Amino acid sequence: MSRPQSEALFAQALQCIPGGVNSPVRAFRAVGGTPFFVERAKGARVWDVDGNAYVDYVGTWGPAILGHAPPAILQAVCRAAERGTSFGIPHPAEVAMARRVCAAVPSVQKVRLCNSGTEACMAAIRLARGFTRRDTILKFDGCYHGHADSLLVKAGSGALTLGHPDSAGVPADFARHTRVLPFNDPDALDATFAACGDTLAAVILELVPANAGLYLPQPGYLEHLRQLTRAHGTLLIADEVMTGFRLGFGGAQHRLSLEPDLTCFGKIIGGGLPVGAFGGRADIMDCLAPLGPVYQAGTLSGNPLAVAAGLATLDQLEDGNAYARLETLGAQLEDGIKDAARAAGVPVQFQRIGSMFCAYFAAHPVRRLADALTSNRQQFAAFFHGMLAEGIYLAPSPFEAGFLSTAHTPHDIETTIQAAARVLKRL
Ligand code: KE4
Repeated sequence: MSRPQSEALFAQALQCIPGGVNSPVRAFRAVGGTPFFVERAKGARVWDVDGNAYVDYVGTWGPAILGHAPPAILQAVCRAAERGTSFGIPHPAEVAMARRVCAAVPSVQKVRLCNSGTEACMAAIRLARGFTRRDTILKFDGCYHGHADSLLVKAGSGALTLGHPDSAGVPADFARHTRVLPFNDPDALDATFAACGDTLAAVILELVPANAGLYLPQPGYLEHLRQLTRAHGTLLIADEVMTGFRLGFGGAQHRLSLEPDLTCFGKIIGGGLPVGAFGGRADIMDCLAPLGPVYQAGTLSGNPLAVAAGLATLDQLEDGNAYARLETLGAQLEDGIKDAARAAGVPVQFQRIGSMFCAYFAAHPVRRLADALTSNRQQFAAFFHGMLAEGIYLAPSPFEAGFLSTAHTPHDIETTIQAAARVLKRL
């Protein structure tokens, strides 16, 4: 599969954009080679500028749960644009979005819209620190909560992919207020809370960590964490930027029966346009300006186009049929890839929850970052490029998750499985 136009564009991009990309994980640095440039996307497919088509399992890193450019979203965005692209003035649709989020997620009594998952997590941390008057936060290695300074400590996603989980440019004074533990380690939780629980403003986590591949909380782990945070007056912040409205209309917290104090959202609630949101207990949220002393703001927060795209997306998801379809497609993909790996004699841990998945080239289940780091990255890279040559686009890093959409069909999945069988045999 030749990509001369993409190669030429990447050479141009390198002249004027650092690394040729506007977000590091797009640069194919974890898998080698150069990224293709997309011409257009529709449904479950993207087409590159050289005319090659790919079944897309990245879905713009999560927002495209309905596939690319669904008619309902295009229509909603065009209608909204005709009334104005940005106001900086309260408007009805942002109230509608806030009400939808509060109705869908019972732990969210009030919510504020912003422009990215990074902003949402950064603001939630500041709010937790302001509310508790404590400075220290706890996160888990491999979890990624955007690129705010205090959260770029042993972070996942692109930071991990590029080997900078502790980014340069973050003053030691900031990082020292961020404690980091391994996920799925209840003893480490007990020790940390015994030692400094009463100094912790918040624990922030992905309830299903999906920025070091994808692994699941072990039975009882989240409940144990919730008990410890309640006992020590520490707020629990669920980062559902990726899982919100992805793992069900109530997100991972509904699926896993957990009630956090604050929740961060992004991706799906913007239908592919720039969005973020954070919400939770009203007594905490009311500490935000203009009511309270914690400042947070944004020119484009509640942008009418992003809100229109988000509302149109939630309209399509609310009846629940979408999640049933996604579960069926996910199970088909999981069974097929596992069968193909077994037939090829290649050790693969295919890990999935709903429409989110990843394939670790490892002989044992992955339950935390340390396990993920032992997976075979060379095999992953070869698999990635083999699948790309077969017209299947997977996340270009072993430390990312894949996403299904309602636009994928059982035939797409079967095509993917057959391609995987051929590629795995050649590894
Ligand atoms: P954004 O600032 O990229 O909108 O959201 C940051 C963020 C926060 N929390 C979680 C759980 C996230 O997964 C993300 C962003 N996800 C990555 C993909 N793993 C975005 C892709 C990228 O950085 O280009």
